[in-house]
Amino acid sequence: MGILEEISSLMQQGRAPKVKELVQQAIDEGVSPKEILEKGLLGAMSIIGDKFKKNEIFVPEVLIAARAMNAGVSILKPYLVEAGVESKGTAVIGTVKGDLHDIGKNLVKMMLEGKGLNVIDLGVDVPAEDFVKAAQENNADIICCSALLTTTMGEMKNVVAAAAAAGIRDKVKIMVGGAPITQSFCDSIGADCYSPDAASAADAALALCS
Ligand code: B1M
Repeated sequence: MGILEEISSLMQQGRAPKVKELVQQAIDEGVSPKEILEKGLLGAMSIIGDKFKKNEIFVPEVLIAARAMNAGVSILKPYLVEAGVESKGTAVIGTVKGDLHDIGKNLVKMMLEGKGLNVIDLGVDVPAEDFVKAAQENNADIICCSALLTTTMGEMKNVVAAAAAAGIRDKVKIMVGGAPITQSFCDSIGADCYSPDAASAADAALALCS
């Protein structure tokens, strides 16, 4: 097995320290940072995403694999910047105002990062204006809003309105998700995209960026 296949396999098993070690070894052996990212780490995250979508693995396995990916990325980051590997787009993500649930939002964030997007995480309980401000400051392609409570899902409409009021509605796509969110809710508030799970959210975000 080549070193890239080994990195991918270890990442899928969630073995963070080993992933870190092998990523460094690959760099020392002269493998390009872009190849390590795309064939090793992102390839593994794509397999994880597919398995998660098919219910072959569940939240804990995804979180563990994502932690291993982050460990690998932490070694790669300075080399990637040096090599000029461009991010595939920028997303601002957060759980809407009044809502403190962040497990799903964190999964979506990890999947987006796994697709090569630059993600600005605003955390939980994020007011509509903060989503818009962060999108403006970071020239974001997408605003990603998560909500788990029926009482907070209405906040997403405020995000759409705040983006329009700030004059950036034609420049930024708005993606919504979370357990109570549906396609018809997305349509009713004028958001651009609804995704039912983290893996589809990452696919949709990449499509929206390109
Ligand atoms: Co809360 N909670 N909770 N809770 N909690 C729910 C959501 C609830 C359904 C439980 C229930 O009553 N059966 C219920 C909501 C009912 C409703 O609104 N109709 C509820 C309630 C009522 C509350 C409190 C009000 C309870 C109280 O205090 N009385 C309170 C509210 C606090 C607040 O937010 N202001 C509260 C608090 C909490 C905890 C803090 C204890 C904890 C959150 C911990 C944390 O997140 N750090 C918690 C938890 C864990 C849950 C349950 C059990 C699990 C939620 C979860 O993390 N699921 C939940 C019941 C349930 O769902 N079975 C419940 C796993 C996660 C991976 O799924 O977030 O859906 P999910 O994300 C998925 C998709 O939805 C999607 O991708 C993810 C992965 O595939 N997705 C997106 C998510 N965001 C997306 C964004 C996208 C695209 C896809 O694009 C941008």
